[in-house]
Amino acid sequence: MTREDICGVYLITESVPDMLERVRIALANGVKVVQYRGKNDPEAKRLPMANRLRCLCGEYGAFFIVNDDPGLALACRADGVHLGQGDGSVMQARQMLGEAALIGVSTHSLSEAEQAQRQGADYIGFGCLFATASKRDTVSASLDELRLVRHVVSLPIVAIGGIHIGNAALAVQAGADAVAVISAVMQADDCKSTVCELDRQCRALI
Ligand code: 3NM
Repeated sequence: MTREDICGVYLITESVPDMLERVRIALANGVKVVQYRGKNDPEAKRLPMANRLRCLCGEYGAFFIVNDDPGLALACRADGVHLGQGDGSVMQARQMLGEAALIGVSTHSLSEAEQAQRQGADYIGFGCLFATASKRDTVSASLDELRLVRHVVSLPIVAIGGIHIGNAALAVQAGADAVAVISAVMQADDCKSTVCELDRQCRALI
């Protein structure tokens, strides 16, 4: 896998009871990147869960990324870490995790995207594109802004925020290389067909 493999469906976890099973189904149906976002997990459960997810991703040759926490990423030997705007610098994370680590940064505007690129991020998250119930205090971003970012930033762009099978194509048409989803997959009635349809839409357009 190379950095260019950050494309298609980028799955972010949520603490649902059958989360591991959903991740396995997603991996078996084309997901190439999984991010562990264990916001509500008790501290003692975070490393064991990260280890299980890392092994699962390894079975399918997918990238495993930890949200927000370079220390946890190091402890579970993740492929990388995803940083929010307030989660410390790309440089610090790189020093901790090494040159080969994949470091992603959440961005919500052209200037944040340009800054993340200057700071040496490997990819950017860009959103919040659509309404979401998965995160509070989001900063909205439009598809037009995404188009602008696509013209200026050469890094892989992972669109995020309220993406589902009804709007994923809009994000890809606007320049995203990948679509990040939580609820679309973590709460899907039919996890497999949702992943397949998202993957199909991404591949048809990228
Ligand atoms: N970050 P769903 S929006 C984790 O805008 C996250 O940076 C966002 O969840 C940002 O796919 C978001 O269920 C939630 O909408 C995405």
